[in-house]
Amino acid sequence: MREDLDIRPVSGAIGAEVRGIDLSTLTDEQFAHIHALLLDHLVLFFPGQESLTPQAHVAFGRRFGEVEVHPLLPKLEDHPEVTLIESEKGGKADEWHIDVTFSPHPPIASILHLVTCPPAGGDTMWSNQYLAYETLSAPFREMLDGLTAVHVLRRPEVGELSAEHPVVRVHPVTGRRSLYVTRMWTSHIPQLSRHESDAVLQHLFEHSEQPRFTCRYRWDPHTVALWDNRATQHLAVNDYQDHRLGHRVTVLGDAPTSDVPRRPDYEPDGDQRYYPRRVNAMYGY
Ligand SMILES: O=C(O)CCC(=O)C(=O)O
Repeated sequence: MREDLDIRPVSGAIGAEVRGIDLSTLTDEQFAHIHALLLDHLVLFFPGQESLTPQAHVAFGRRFGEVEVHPLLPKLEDHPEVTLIESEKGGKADEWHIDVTFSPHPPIASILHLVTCPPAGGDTMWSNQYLAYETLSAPFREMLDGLTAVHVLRRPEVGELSAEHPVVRVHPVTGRRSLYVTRMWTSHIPQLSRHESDAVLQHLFEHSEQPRFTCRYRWDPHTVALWDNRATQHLAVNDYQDHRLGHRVTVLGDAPTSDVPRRPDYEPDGDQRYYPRRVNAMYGY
């Protein structure tokens, strides 16, 4: 029931903690309420979800859509849809990122159940990419609205995976525009010269990661975070040595869209073209 939920924003920009709900026994009405809260707050935290088994976790994800089997990261035995985010096995995603933007259909949402966390440290930060877009100047927004960016993952196991998406995407449910480039995966803007692309992306990365757009969440074991991957970025703070383990279920999405004319066929001439692509980080998030 709506009136049983205790909802507390965790910062002025993004995120709310939700108490009084058991994610393993959700009714349709409760799910609809959570979905509406997610669109408003972009990341929700649900403490005290000890009863969320891997099956219940996957079932919660399936309420939003088809769930992903991640191309790279380790999985829970018997539950390939549950990705393991484990500190000792490369699971320290300490660079700002949007999940899996190197795919043509990046996830719409991720659900992270923190099973074990260090006694101190290991917080996660999220940044509101609607605000990042809306706080740019109008002429700069107008230029970005017409551009695309290439997102690349290079790993020996999979070779190169890449996708091209609008620099500014329109959220399919809210209709709001958000900045959609990310330090971990975005390689270049093909319509700009190499120097322009590097300078614009560097500015956008720094702009979108500003503390004023973010929240920072201190975990307790069995807290679950649910975020909208279409309008946020996140980063796991790497300031701890102890064991940290999370189970993540990720919900697949559509191709990001933009409602303004793009310039897919325009490329700078010859030497002005972007070459070579920036080599990005090693993670598969
Ligand atoms: O470990 C965390 O807190 C965040 C993990 C992460 O970046 C991800 O699941 O994409």
